[in-house]
Amino acid sequence: MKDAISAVIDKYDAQGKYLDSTAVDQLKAYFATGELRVRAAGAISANAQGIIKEAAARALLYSSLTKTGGNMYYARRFAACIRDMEYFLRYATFAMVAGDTSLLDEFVLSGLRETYVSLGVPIDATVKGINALREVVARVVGPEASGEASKYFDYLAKGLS
Ligand code: CYC
Repeated sequence: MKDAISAVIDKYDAQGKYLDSTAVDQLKAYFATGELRVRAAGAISANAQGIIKEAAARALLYSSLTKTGGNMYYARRFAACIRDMEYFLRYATFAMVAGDTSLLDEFVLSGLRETYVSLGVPIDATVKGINALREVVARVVGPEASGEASKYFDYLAKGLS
């Protein structure tokens, strides 16, 4: 797992180079948004249950998914789906704090698409769920931080598609 700092250092170390202006700009951007990202992570954590509930209601409930034969039917699958939404929210928040997407590849996306396909979990509906999380989170963290937070939900959605 990398964060914005170790990503820059690893890259320059591998090339045996000192930090140049590109590296310095990347580090500056990380520190400049630091407080914003940490505050946003606090707001997400404090509202996590409400965020999951609202995103699920917007994107997943009252659809064919929750009816007989749907992939969220019945309690076991419903619970697995809500748990997956929690994973997406929690890991997107971690990645936002780290300022780097590598932990999403490592802990969430690796093998996930294959697992979903083999279990018949619909990818398009999952992407809708992730997009709904992004929208609800944007409101919870406010307009200033929403761009920072959105990146990581977009990365998850793209990685699954
Ligand atoms: C299942 N979701 C799973 C499984 C994994 C994950 C590994 C198979 C094993 C299990 O049932 O627990 C996901 N596990 C993860 C992730 C991590 C992990 C992301 C990283 C931390 O360790 N079904 C829908 C909705 C969607 C959904 C669209 C919710 C958004 O219709 C999810 N995931 C879903 C369901 C299952 C599942 C229903 C159970 C499928 C089954 O067993 O038939």
